[in-house]
Amino acid sequence: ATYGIKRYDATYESIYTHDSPDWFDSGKYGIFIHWGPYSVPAWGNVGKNETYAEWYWWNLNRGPNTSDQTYEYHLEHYGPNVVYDDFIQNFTASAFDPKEWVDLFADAGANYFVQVSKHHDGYAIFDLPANVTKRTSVAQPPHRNLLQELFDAATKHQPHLHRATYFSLPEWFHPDYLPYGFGSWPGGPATNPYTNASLPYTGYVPISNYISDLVLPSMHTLASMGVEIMWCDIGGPNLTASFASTWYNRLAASNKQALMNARCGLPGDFDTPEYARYAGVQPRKWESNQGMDPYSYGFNAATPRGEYMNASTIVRDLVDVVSKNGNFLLDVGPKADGSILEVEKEALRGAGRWIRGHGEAVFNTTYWTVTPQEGEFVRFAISRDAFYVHVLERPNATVVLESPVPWVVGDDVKVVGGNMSGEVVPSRMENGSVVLDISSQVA
Ligand code: FUL
Repeated sequence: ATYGIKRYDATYESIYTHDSPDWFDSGKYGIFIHWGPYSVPAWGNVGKNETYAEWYWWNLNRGPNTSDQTYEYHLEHYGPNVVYDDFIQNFTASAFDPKEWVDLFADAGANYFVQVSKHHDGYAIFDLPANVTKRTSVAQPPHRNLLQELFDAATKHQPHLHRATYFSLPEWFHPDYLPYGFGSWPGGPATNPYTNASLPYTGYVPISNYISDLVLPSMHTLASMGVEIMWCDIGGPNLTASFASTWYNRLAASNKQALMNARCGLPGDFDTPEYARYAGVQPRKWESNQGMDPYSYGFNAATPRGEYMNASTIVRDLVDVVSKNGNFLLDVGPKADGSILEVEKEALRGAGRWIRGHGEAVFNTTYWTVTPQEGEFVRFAISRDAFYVHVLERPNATVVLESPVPWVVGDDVKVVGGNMSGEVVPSRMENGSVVLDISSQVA
């Protein structure tokens, strides 16, 4: 008999029964990184019209339209002869310090990171065989295996900081993606949107089947680099059941486990809503992902720094999401040179001080089935031996819990974290509500 980790077949049904490793649900908090040639123009409109800056190339090719100004912006800043692939030359990574990145993620209190390994523009930041693609950061500037450098730097934080990659199955303008089409775009070679001239495409090599000759080998390459979450995007035609069974079984042989999101063309292990807030618990495991920018994952240089998330908004969102069975995947958009904005670093470190200091009430917890009746003011979490009350706004001398909470006369209530950690909070039942007397903590 085989004991230990389950084995899988290359079928939808088998992969559907996959068990996620515990670290994902207990780890709660990850850092997402969108960094590629789109970090060079770093633009996606401003204010309420903001679009994802990593969509620059797509938006540029839409031409003039009423909802998006990328076409006009590009013309004004670069002129009609600069095309998207020219940005590859300026994707320098000259200030990329992978050790600083992983130390920042650890300081932030994160337990994993998800690095974009290839976005819809098809530019991969890892090495792939020349017969798969030459549209990589190894074959093209800056001629470095950036993903490998980051993964190597992260080994110092193992096993706490799990390594994962985002991977877009489609590539907007890959000539061999044409049969599948990307959304409403016809796919295939795009032209210069100003001159209609066909473009000299950078790094695409002819392949006979996009899925078996490009997607599958890319996913296997990422797996061989030690990826622990295959965080796909878009789904569509895929060989994911074949990939996942091979990958999971190979890991199981050495007693390891990995997981996949719901965008690899199969239901996967967890859902991935973008910039999502829910009113209550989502029964299926989910992970809310969003940028620290109000509406972009890739760096948008036009966003005023004051619009970025700060330490408090990060903590609030994390606690809210965790209380509803979610994980929080918070995105940073580094500049083309690989530096991370001060405003992002500061917010991550500030939130990290709180998160690490109050980890007991966040990590290894699960949700309380009752939606708090106190509104935005209170969130709950439970662990094997405690019930946690997160008070998200500065309260008066008492906190009145109208929600049904598992408190009985004689139960101890204590402060978690901070310099009053362990202090007893007097508690009583009054008119059917639990009342916490926090006057000595707010004094
Ligand atoms: C989406 C992509 O189109 C966005 O650019 C971003 O990567 C987000 C996380 O997933 O589907």
